[in-house]
Parts: sequence; structure tokens; C-alpha cells
Amino acid sequence: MKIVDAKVIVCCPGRNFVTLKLLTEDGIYGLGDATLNGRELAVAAYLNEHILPLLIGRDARRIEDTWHYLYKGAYWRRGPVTMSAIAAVDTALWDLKAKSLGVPLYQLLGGASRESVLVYGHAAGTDLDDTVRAVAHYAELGYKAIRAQSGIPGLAGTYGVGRGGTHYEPAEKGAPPENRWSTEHYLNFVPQMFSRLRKEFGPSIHLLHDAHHRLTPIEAARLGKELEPYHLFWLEDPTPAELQERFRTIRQHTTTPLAVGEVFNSIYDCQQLIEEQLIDYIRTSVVHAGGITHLRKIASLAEMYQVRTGAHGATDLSPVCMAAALHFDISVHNFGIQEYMPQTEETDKVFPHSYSFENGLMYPGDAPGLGVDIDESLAAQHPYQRAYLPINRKLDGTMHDW
Ligand code: EZ4
Ligand code: CO
Repeated sequence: MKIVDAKVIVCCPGRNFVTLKLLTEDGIYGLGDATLNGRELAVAAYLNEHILPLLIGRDARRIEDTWHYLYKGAYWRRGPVTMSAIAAVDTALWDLKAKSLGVPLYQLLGGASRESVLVYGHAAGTDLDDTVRAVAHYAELGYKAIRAQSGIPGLAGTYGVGRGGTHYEPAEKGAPPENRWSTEHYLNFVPQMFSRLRKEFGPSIHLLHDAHHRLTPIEAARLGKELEPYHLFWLEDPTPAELQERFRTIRQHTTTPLAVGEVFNSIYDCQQLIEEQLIDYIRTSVVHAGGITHLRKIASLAEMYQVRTGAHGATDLSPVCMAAALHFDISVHNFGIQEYMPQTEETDKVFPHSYSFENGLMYPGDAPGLGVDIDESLAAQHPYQRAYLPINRKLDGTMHDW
């Protein structure tokens, strides 16, 4: 099963996606997502210039060997660009192997460990009443788990809150938009928001919140403590995680479950967090953390320490990644939850897929492989458009984490 052709498809059906397509001598092809939001062309160039020439003629069945060939062979290890490029190859090879055997991918990953995949949706409002309405809307759509974000009184605009009540888009065309931030305003508001949400929606719905790395450990500890009465499913990215030991402070002070890892690209980014049981959910994704092969190793380490998975799944991860995530989620023993933001109609047309959503749960479907395709001629009608994630400044203009 030799690889005879490989190409990188960059398209923008509303937002940018980078997709790798590998073709074998048997005429079967596999797909992998390589989208790195705001830095898409770096991964496309890494693939085109440095990886694709190495793939032609290789045996597509040797998934593990190819992973190490690209990781160890590069000499320069880790990093989001390298790991997203390796992830794309790895995902395409798993897709190819499952297609060649005529089975849905999850059958090669140990088979189904559960009947469905619990997902959470994003409810966001410009203020508290608007956020209550947004959560009610998601509850009506059947979601059993809902992430609640809200505009903060005293701050103009907050990341994660869409304009006009629609889903937000994680990147914007043109120069990066700038947001203003006040930790004081934020910390005073968020506990009030969850107090209200619990009153409105009762104890059974799962509520989540994303702090987007904006707090120090002691501020995160205060927030976690004040949120305890409202029993969050998780508090996400409370503090930047380059220093994994910073989570000890948060952990010592609160029983609010913690979720981290959407920006991680390797098992070494979360080794201490997992081994010291400083977190409850690891959020690494197929596309940004080295593909299915590497993600399974992270999940196995996490399983030993009772840490569950909760993979990143915003709209800057393509439907190819979503499909891969669902095959991973349904098979891995220590699955926790999957993030899910529906894509636009344009994107779904470019990437027809067999996965489905029903009543707050998702299913990978039983089509061979990932069960996702790309309509290349439609993709060609949506050329790349440069876009950036916003940046975050404090009220006095200082650049801040987000
Ligand atoms: O900011 O995907 O949990 N989801 C998130 C996302 C991320 C974007 C970054 O590209 O935090 O909105
Ligand atoms: Co997040």
C-alpha cells in the first residue's frame, strides 16, 4: 500500500482550513487536518516543503514507524507547527488503513467503549440576561453540557462572545482585533453568573467555563473556590500552563475540576499535570498534539492517574479533526467529554461527513475510515484569507495572556 501522491489543500469556506490528502497505489485516499489557527500557512509550508517529498513511496500501513520517522527524523522536536504537520500525516494514515480494511476507524482503536460521545456546546451572551437566554437555547437544542461565557460589566467586548447572537469565530480577517481586560471586573462577575445559571437551570445540567489563561494561580484559586457551590463540570485554562507546577496552588485551594491543554502539542506539556493529578481533564486535540498515535499515548498516561479526556473542538479544528476526535472519544476508556461547535453550512458542504449530533450526544458513524471527505472543487472556490486571533490588553494597555 504505497503512497503515490500527497497534497495540501488550503481553503476558506468562512474560515481557513489546511487539509492533507494522501493517495495510495490502490486508489484509496486518507485525510488529515493540519489547521493551526492564525498560522495556517506555516504548517502548509512545513508539509509541502519538508514532509511530502518523504512520503512518496512509503508503505501507508506503517503508521507508528512513520510517526517516529517524522518526529525523531526532524531532529527539531515538538512545537505546534511540527506537531500539527505530523498529526495530519498520522490522521490520514489511520483513515487510509481503516478504509483499506473497510471498517470505521474506532474499530482499529479497540472498538467502542461507549454508545455515544457526550459533547458540550458554547452559550455566550453580551450580559447576564443574554447569557441566560443563550444557555436556555442550548438546553432546548438538547445539549446536556454547556459552556457559559458572558460579556463582563465594565469591559467592552469579550473573546468567545459572538456578534448578533451567533457562534463566535475564533479568528478575524485583517489585523488582530484588540480586547481590553480587567481581572477584577471578571472575578467579581463570574460567580454571580453561575449563581444565576444554577438558579435558572437546576442542578443536573453540566455547566463549564473557560478562563482562557487569564488568571494567576492565586486568582484562579479564588475563582475555583467561589464557584464550588455551583458544581461546574470544569474550569478551563485558569492560568497559562508553561509552568506546570503553578497548578499546585490552584489545586490546594479548590475542588472545582480543572481542564487544560488545548494549546499543548506533546505529552511532555502535560506530564507533570497528569502525574501529580493537578488536573481532571486533558484537552489535547488530534490536530495539535501529533495525531491519533500521540493522543492515545497521552490518554493512556492520563488513565493511570484518573485524568479524563476533554478534547478541544472549536471551529478552527476542521471536520476532519472532529471526525478523528469522535473515533478517539468513543473508543478511549478514560473519555470525559468532547467540545463541539457546529461548523457553517459552507464548511459542512466542503467537508461532507458521516458523524452526527443528536440530543447532546455525537456519533462517529459507521462509514469506513474517518467517514469524512473533502470536495476539492468546492474548496477551490474558497481561497485562503489571512486572519488572526484577537489579542488581549489590560485596561492600561499592557499585553495580557488570553
Ligand atoms: O480559543 O480554538 O475552548 N475553546 C477555545 C477556543 C480557542 C480557539 C483558538 O484557536 O478556547 O475558542
Ligand atoms: Co478553551
